[in-house]
Parts: sequence; C-alpha cells; structure tokens
Amino acid sequence: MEAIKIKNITKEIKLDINKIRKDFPILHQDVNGKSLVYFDNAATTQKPLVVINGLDDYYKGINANIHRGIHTLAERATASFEATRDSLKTFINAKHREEVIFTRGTTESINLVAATFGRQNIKAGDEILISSMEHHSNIVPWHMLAAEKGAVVKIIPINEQGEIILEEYEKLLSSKTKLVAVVHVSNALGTINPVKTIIELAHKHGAKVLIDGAQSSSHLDIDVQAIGADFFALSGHKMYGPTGIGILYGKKELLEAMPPYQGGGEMIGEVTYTGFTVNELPYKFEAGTPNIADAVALKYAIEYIQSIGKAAIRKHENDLLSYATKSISQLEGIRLIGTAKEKVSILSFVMEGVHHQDLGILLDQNGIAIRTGHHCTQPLMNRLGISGTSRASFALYNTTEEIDIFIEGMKKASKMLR
Ligand code: 7TS
Repeated sequence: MEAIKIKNITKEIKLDINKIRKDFPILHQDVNGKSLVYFDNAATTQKPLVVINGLDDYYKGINANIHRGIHTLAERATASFEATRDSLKTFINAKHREEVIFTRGTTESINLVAATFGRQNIKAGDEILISSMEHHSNIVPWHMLAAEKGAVVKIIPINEQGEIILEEYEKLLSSKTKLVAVVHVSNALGTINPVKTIIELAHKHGAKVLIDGAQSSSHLDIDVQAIGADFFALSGHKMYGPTGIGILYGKKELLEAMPPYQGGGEMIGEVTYTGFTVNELPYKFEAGTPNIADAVALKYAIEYIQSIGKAAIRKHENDLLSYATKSISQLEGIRLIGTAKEKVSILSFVMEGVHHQDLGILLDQNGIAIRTGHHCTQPLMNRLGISGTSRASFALYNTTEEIDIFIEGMKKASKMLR
C-alpha cells in the first residue's frame, strides 16, 4: 500500500524549472557567445541564491570563531555551525548528532577513516575490498594503508553494463576482509550500487563498510541506518552547497574507539607538557578552526533540496536521463559507457574516432560545459579499455531544451571531427 501511495505522489510532482533556474544566478550568462548549458554537475553543482546569501550574511553579521568565545558573535557562530550538524543528521538519518564529523569533503573523510580506523584495525595480511568503479579518493588511501601495513587491496569485479557482480563480491569476502569501501553512485558510469546488500554481506563476515556518497547525496534519499553503513562520506559542493565542506558519518561506537585524526585545538580535553586527553565526539575529529562559513551555508543547501524534495528531483532527473539517452542513441558512432539498470542522471559516452578532449573543447565553444577524461577513475577506464569518456551530468535545474542544444552541438562536432 505504502509503495503505491508514494509512487502516485511522485508521479504528480512536476518541478517549476523556470522558477528553480531563477534561484541559480550563474546559469544566466553567455559563455563563448552562447547561453551557458551546464552539464558538469557530477564535478560540482551550482549554488542557489539562498546559499550565496547565506555566506554573505554569515560574514556580514555572524563571523566569529566557534566553541571558544563567550561573546555574542561567538555564540551565534557556534549555534549556526552546530545547526548544520543537526540538519545533516536528519539529511542522512543518523541516530546521533555526534556521528556527523565535519571535514573538507569526501576525500578528507575517506582519508580520515584510513588514517584512524584503518591504522588501528588493519594488519599485515588483512584484506580491503573496493569495487572496480571507485574514484581515486576511494582507492589511493587504501593503497597507502595497505603499503604501510602489508595488507591487500582486492577488487570487486563489474559486468559490461557497469554493475557490481554480487556473486563475485561474495566470493571475495572472508574472515580476512576487514573493510569494504564502495561508491554509492559511480561518477563515471552513473550506476547506483546495491549498498544495503553489499553492507549486509560484509557484516556477515565481520567486515566494516565505508560508503562513498559523493555522487548519491544530491540524487537519492540517504538513510545510513536503513542501509547499515558503518561510515558514509559526502561533499557539500556536490549537493548545491559550498566547496571545502563535507562530512564523515560514522557509527558512534566505531568513532569512539578510533584514535583522533589530527592534533590541535578543539580535539583535546586537557593538554600538559607531557601529553593530552581527547575531547568527546564529534570534536575529537575536528582539530583546528573549521570551515565555519561554508558549514553554515551548507544548511541552506540542505533546506533548498528538502523544500523541493528528493522524490521530485529524482523524477525530473530520471526524465532528463531518459530523454538524453534516447536522443544521443540516435547519433552515429556513439557508445554509451555505463548502462546499469539503476542509474542517476549521468550520461557517459565515447564518440568513435573522436578524442573526448576535442569533443569537450568544441562543445565549450558552443557554451556547453561537459566533463571529459578519466574522471579520476583510471583503473575503471583501463578495465573498460578506454582512455576516457565524455560525460554530461544533469541536475535539478537542467532542461530538455538544454539537452536539445547539447545534441545539436554533438552533431556539429561529429561533422567537424569525424
Ligand atoms: N567520490 C566520488 C564518487 C566522486 O565523484 C568524487 C568527485 C569524489 C569522491 C571526491 O570528492 P571531493 O569533493 O572530495 O573532491 N568527483 C568528481 C568528478 O566526477 N569530477 O570532478 C570531481
């Protein structure tokens, strides 16, 4: 009953895209003499006025250092900073607010886990499983840890559609597996991974699981308790928030058992000339003055997403992906890279006989911003036998008219380059 009800509601939701586009000043400009078409949302999303104004308001009316001062501005800044933690707790459905640790973003969150949980728990001969479609930020920290400890990084294979092969994953799990680190949504393929199942299987073997949520947080409902994640990382800038701020979610009992990440102010209880004691969560992992302003403004991005609703966003983005997939498939010499059954609005492709960089440059000359290259997934590109792809990634403010312009640009480029 419940599922049917939700489906009906979702069907009825139609976004007022013109109204939404007015919230994003950057979209209304010409680039190289043409109206900007911004299709590089998987790299970073644009920011709505509420976020831009939030930053402005913070520096004009609130700015002070947090957690230390007793004066009014310090109290205001602390309250605003901590209010974002509460918003994020709700956004990812964490059980406790102290499970939300502020970091610079996904990359730092993963490095934090490698440097603390990893160093503490992973020994020589232990195994870390990652998938074939990880971003470099969910590969290199594990290579570094494995080299330091004499541990082994093993790779979960994918099929030709770009989906994790669960049976192969199950075969890799054993009592040696200490950590599974998997991306929720692939930035290069758009694949949505079955993270709940991946986590359940890992837990059967006593392994902990880190989910890289950099690409999922703006598209999907995130519920860390429902999926059972031990760690979950996200970046504010990929969900309409500022750059330089993100979070690590960790289960309280795990975070409590982990050693601190960096030493400095705020992460301590008491310091003497001979040692120190550690502060309680979440401050134990937040040494030094954090990125207060961007954390404060991130709350407005979350509220913006919530005011529109993930269901409506997802419906609109799915429509865009279907439209774009159909349109591009009618062009000659296009090979889609990433054709998983469950995908977000990422369209990766190769134009046969054309280097992706040349295509990107030509599209840019027509005001169309896409991403080209290996998308920081070099091992995946090697696995697929390609040097890179062209990637158009759509957000809630994109339109089918923009896709038409993109397709026209592609036709023009194809004529010139092939
Ligand atoms: N994980 C995934 C899946 C990503 O897509 C990215 C960034 C990161 C981690 C790193 O996030 P950061 O905020 O810490 O930098 N991905 C991309 C991309 O696809 N194009 O530019 C950055």
